[in-house]
Amino acid sequence: MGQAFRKLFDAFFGNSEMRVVMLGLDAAGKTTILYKLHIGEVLSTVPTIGFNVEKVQYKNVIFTVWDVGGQEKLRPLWRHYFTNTDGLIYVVDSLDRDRIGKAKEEFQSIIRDPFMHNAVILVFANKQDMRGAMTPAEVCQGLGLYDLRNRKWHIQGSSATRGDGLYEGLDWLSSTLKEHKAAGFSSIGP
Ligand SMILES: Nc1nc2c(ncn2[C@@H]2O[C@H](COP(=O)(O)OP(=O)(O)O)[C@@H](O)[C@H]2O)c(=O)[nH]1
Ligand SMILES: [Mg+2]
Repeated sequence: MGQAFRKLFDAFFGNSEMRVVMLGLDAAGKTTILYKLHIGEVLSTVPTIGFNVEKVQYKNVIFTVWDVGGQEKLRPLWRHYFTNTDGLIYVVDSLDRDRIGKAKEEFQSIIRDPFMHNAVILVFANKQDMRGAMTPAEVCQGLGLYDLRNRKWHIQGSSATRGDGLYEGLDWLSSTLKEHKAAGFSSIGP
């Protein structure tokens, strides 16, 4: 699978630098996805600012990952990581019906951040291998994705543990980012 991702990234992301941020509530499956990509060494740091940040770089594509939720006072510090974000990957635990409201709240506040205004949005409705999981359509509804205006977004059902859907989601992301960049969108914040 790593080979497939490397090919995909070579073909689409090309030589331009891309910054992709992957967020979601804890236990959504972000770390599992990051390792499943097998595109490079995952560097994990717990900076003094108090939240765990994972990072993997493949050529010019940098993925940065951390948990959102339950750390309101840290939110202003995220800006540092949001700057120049081209793509947002938001991962949802589709089994966690109790926290879909919380997932929505965090999602809506992230995408409204001025630094995120030009980011294209890929949502993984993860854990689709589990019985009782919300469908991608239900997750879409739950996050309020249908109401988004003037944003490029896509939802993809996935199973990070099996590796299902990850390639399809990233395929959409990379080709959309390519078009987006070609159309002259700048990822520089205000
Ligand atoms: N069944 C199932 N379990 C998953 C899936 N993705 C992640 N998990 C499990 O969910 C737990 C949390 O995953 P993790 O990647 O650590 O979540 P993170 O907090 O978002 O980084 C772990 O026990 C994973 O094995 C999935 O697609 N299906
Ligand atoms: Mg994690």
